[in-house]
Amino acid sequence: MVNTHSKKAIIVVDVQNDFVDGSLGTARGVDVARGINAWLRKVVGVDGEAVASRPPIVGTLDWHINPKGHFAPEGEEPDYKNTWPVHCVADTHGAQVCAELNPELVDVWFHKGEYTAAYSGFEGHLAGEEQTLQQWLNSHEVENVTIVGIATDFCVRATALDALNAGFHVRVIEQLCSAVTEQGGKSAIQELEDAGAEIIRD
Ligand code: VGL
Repeated sequence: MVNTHSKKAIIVVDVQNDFVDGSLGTARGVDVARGINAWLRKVVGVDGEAVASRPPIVGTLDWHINPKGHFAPEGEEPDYKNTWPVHCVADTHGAQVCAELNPELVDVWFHKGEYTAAYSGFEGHLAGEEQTLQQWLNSHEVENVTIVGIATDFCVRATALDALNAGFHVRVIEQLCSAVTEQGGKSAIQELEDAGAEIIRD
């Protein structure tokens, strides 16, 4: 049984311009970014009203400097499974949090993928530091994570599977996730449910 007093955190995965309407834009990206923004505003208390107790909100950012074969070679078509168009290059517009999500709603950011493909937020570390997402969650005694973001079939999936493997209770809010392909998103949600994640479907 889930201990309702165990500590929660929210993980917001890769709500960045390139995944919303940039080089790797996803169909529901804008809606999902707006939906996450509205939900987080409620979690933190609208218009700065203090909320007595609320989960920490962590965000991950794909942050590529030279991720080698993760980007399709120039002149070649990406396969959209292992190779991708250039996206989320560190310190560019494409890597920034999209305008629909107020970045101040997020308490702490983790970067991933500087020199390699990194789908899972658990490959991330605090911007400019070595502390990993897992270390941060452990040091805040987090046991339950609720995961939302982009893309359902890649980074959300990988983050949720790593969270399950690390022993967290995992919830995924399907409507607040946007997929690269509709079918890929559906399969990922089913796979996560089969692996033990709780899927919030409405
Ligand atoms: C992602 C494809 C390539 C993601 C990252 O954030 O889901 N997808 N790199």
